[in-house]
Amino acid sequence: MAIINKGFGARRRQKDDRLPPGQYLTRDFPVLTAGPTPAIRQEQWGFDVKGRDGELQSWTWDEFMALPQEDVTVDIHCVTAWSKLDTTWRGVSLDVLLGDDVDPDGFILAHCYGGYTTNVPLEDVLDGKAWVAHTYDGEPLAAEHGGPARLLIPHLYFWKSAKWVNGLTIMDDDVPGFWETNGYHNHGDPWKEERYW
Ligand SMILES: Nc1nc2c(c(=O)[nH]1)N[C@H]1C(S)=C(S)[C@@H](COP(=O)(O)O)O[C@H]1N2
Ligand SMILES: [Mo]
Repeated sequence: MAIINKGFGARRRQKDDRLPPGQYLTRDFPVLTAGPTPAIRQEQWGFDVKGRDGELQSWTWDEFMALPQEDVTVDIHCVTAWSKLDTTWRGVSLDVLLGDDVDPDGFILAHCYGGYTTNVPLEDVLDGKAWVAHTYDGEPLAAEHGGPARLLIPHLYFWKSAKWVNGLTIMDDDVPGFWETNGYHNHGDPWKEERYW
């Protein structure tokens, strides 16, 4: 009995350590969208990276799926205070999409079908910190969660994980996105409670 209690205690402590301040755990996967859910078929889906020089690199769905794929298990944290542990995704690392030559001193603005945007410093999306994910929990990503594909930046609040993403613009200067111009924090680190500003 003592051993079991100790085990439960250890497990609970571990989970608490993974819960940023002011967050609660949920097993559900709430849907949070400002506006309607765009219906995008894989055949019409495309993804662009626009460089500082204005040069575009583009992938069709098939080209994107032929890129190196990664499976990741991460915790996600919404600014509305729910957190979900051990979510499993498959997608393409932003290291692959942005390329080895990108100067990390700058920012990206993510664009989406439907018009949503969000801005992130390049150093927050390089070195294995961000993906464009197309699979959640072993299944094609559901439309309400951003399918065919969404950004996944798990170490920042989940509004940075743009659903229905279709491109990134690399910039020297920061340009606030949709929620960042509507009161949300420009950076959004859940461990620092960078919720609103
Ligand atoms: N394109 C788009 N992406 C979006 C949003 C949105 O309204 N449009 N909402 C953001 C917010 S505020 C959150 S919390 C998460 C919610 O993702 P979910 O609906 O899969 O839980 O998506 C983010 N990405
Ligand atoms: Mo959110």
